[in-house]
Amino acid sequence: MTKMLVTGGAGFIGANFVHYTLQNYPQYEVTVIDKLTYAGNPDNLASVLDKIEFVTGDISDRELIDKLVSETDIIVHFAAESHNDNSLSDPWPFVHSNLVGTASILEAVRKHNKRLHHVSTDEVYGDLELDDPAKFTPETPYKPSSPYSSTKAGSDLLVRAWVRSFGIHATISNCSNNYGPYQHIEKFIPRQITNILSGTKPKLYGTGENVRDWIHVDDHNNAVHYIIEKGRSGETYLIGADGEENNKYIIETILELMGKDKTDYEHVNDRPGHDLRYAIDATKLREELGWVPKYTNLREGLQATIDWYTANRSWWEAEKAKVEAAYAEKGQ
Ligand code: NAD
Ligand code: TDX
Repeated sequence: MTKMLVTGGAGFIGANFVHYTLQNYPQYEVTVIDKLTYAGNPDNLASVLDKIEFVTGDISDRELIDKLVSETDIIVHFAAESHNDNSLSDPWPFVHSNLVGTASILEAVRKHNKRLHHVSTDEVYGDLELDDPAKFTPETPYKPSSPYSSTKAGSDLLVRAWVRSFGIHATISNCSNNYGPYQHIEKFIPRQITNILSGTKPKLYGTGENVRDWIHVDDHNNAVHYIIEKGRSGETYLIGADGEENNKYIIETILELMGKDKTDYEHVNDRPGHDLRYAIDATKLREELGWVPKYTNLREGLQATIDWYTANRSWWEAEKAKVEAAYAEKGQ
């Protein structure tokens, strides 16, 4: 058995990763460390708690991380503050978890000579014009826009520096926007689905022309496994499934799939510094590692996600009023 430490495993992508790993990669013995911030929910792992070890803790706790890293073979690092809007209200948790937390993991990885995979975002590259024929590649210069994306960019640079200066064995992935089960209802797609399920209107920032490159969370996690198994040390791989759509289209499609009038949504205040478009060129991942996405029909993926939030009201309902009150204060 190979021992795997998953940071942030009680969050959206990390929890899906733990489930996906237990189902498809039985050679791993999984330990999760998660601080259980507002975004971490132990219920996300309730069905597998007897199959994993769960540690509640902060990745910036160097003593704890040193111990956990010394006991594992590979670290898959998801833990981060992840929401752009929150980073505009209070950047400090982002500096703490994304920068200090990642440095703490890197030092333990260096000391104990372990394998690291660092999970990052396409937002480190800034944004593209709507008509730009180029997409993000591993060679695109970093130009992050928000406190969230700049702390993620900083964490990537820390990993690169530890590879170059200390020769640690690490890979990095930068993925586009994920959707699927267990995503916090502060995020775009689950917010709109749960608005409709609660009898309120979906909320579109600005004009809705902003484009995101959507990927199902299982495709992201499958790609992470390809990189763990076949990726070259020190390399960066971009993960994306050619799922570009603008926000207006996504809201209209969710309304249509839920049997509502496609125009029944509200325009709200735009996000300050709102990135216009993200788009991933995943050629390196596809050609070098042979990865292909399984979820290529966004409407079907959205329908499955709508079905999950409809069937799991108890998972999100208690949080809904609080999340919406915070948005309402900002006119969003
Ligand atoms: P999330 O906010 O749903 O989950 C983050 C998890 O990390 C939570 O369980 C939280 O409790 C935990 N955490 C936060 N700070 C911690 C700390 N200091 N110590 C220990 N645990 C801590 O985020 P997500 O959407 O699942 O994103 C996971 C990772 O994937 C992040 O690194 C994010 O940057 C990256 N990513 C996300 C997307 C996306 O579309 N959501 C796309 C590309 C990359
Ligand atoms: O209510 C909303 N209305 C709206 O129009 C919300 C919450 C968002 N939006 C817009 C803003 C973005 O253009 O929808 C788009 C997606 O918004 P988010 O879900 O907040 O995602 P984004 O800011 O694109 O970042 C996401 O993808 C990259 C994740 O949150 C990051 O963790 C990841 O790195």
